[in-house]
Amino acid sequence: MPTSPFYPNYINGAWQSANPSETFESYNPAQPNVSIGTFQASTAEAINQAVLAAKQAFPAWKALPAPKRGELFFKLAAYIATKKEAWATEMATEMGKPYAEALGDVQEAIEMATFMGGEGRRLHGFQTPSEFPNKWLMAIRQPIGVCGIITPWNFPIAVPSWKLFPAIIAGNTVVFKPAEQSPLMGFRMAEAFDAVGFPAGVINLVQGNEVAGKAIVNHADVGLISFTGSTATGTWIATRCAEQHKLCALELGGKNACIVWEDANLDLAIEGLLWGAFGTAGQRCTATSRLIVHRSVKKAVVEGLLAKIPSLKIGNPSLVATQVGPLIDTDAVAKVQRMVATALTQGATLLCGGKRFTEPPLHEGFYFQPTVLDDVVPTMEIAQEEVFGPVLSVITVDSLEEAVAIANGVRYGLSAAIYSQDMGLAMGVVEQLEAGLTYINAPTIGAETHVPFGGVKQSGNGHREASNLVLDTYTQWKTISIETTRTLRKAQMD
Ligand code: UN1
Repeated sequence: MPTSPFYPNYINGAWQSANPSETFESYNPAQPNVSIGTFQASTAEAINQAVLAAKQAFPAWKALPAPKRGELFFKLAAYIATKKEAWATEMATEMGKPYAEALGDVQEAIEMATFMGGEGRRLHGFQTPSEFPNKWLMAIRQPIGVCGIITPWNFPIAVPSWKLFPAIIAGNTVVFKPAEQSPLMGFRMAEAFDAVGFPAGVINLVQGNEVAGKAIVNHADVGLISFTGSTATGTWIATRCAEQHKLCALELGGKNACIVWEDANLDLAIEGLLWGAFGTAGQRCTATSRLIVHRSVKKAVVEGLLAKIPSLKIGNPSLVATQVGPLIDTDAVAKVQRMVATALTQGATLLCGGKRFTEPPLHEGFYFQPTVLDDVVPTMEIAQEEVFGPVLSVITVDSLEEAVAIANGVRYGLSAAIYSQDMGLAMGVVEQLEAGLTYINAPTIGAETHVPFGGVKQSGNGHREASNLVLDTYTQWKTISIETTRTLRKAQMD
């Protein structure tokens, strides 16, 4: 019998009563015997109810003028600001992100709510001259209808805010399924919408695993799926959406490289590598997982990293000073362990880490040692596939051409960085990098909400989140032609 509190689904503005035969629990990855809460494992029936509520709420929500919708977002931003510390505390215990980082995760949602509130007054279309006098041509944005929003656990407030807020400001209604590893954060998000008075049915929260996710993707009344997660799941979603002629926006994996050039400020590069590779215990799609370093500075960079890693504060994510928390679950530990083992059999050299912590006090949680692998070559699995853990692979190069070719020689293209004091050289490299996000003299993580976020190649399907361009995902253009002359005039012919 679950002993932790039950947090219900939220459908059509009402908190649903529990169906006790279909529940699951969320656990603290730092203390896996501690349950955070009990949640509904939503079935296809619950998804049907949520989609119906969203469908019925859509016409009135679409009809509410966007500046009025925006006013609710300013209230939402203010509400979330009052919850910042409380949510960060819960986030640290539910998914293991250190408290200081968790504050940043919530801050991202506050910024996104303010930003999208403003977009309520700027859902611009455009007007353009016609071929004919006294004919008017314009194009306006229209919402899609019901959007299915499926989000990951690693940014359990920020990433939902990147999807829910633009979808809803644009006039869509949503069915929101947070990851089953961070359902409490999803519950808090729905609670915020409820508290500030969004109308019933505009946002519907359904908890659960892939049963719920698949039911959303397969539902005929859902017009768009927005998903952040693994490339494998993204492939399945894209295929199903194609079969149903459903729109889909995907943010998927990364194999992000940081190039450290011979003229780099090495102290700055080392600091950036530590944060990029080991922040969030490497569990970011933007995490730095490859260090591509010029041979002349390799020894200095690697020695600098190895000197600093022992002083990283690894431990209880709820403590303000903690810098690295646990991985999310046993599967994550097993995957990282297996990928490190494979790298070693393929010829990589272990410089530090490589194992789960087995000594008290970290032995209980899913803590993995910050790991640096040397002698990595681009053909190894560790140089090609996403680890989603605190593992940095070192690849040594002699020329810029080689560095760029290796950086680009993976199926992913999310984030990339270069450290060099020569801005011309750095810009030349950035121009060639196959990545949606690029950084000069900064790590591969840390995107801001008002610039486009997303990747090329298999890191996504071409959509961008954040910035005002995110509205392209959640709206469709409608062209309006107005003939004012009471005559038939034929375009391309008269
Ligand atoms: C993710 O890793 O899933 O740029 C998103 C960053 C964060 C978002 C990462 N603002 O690292």
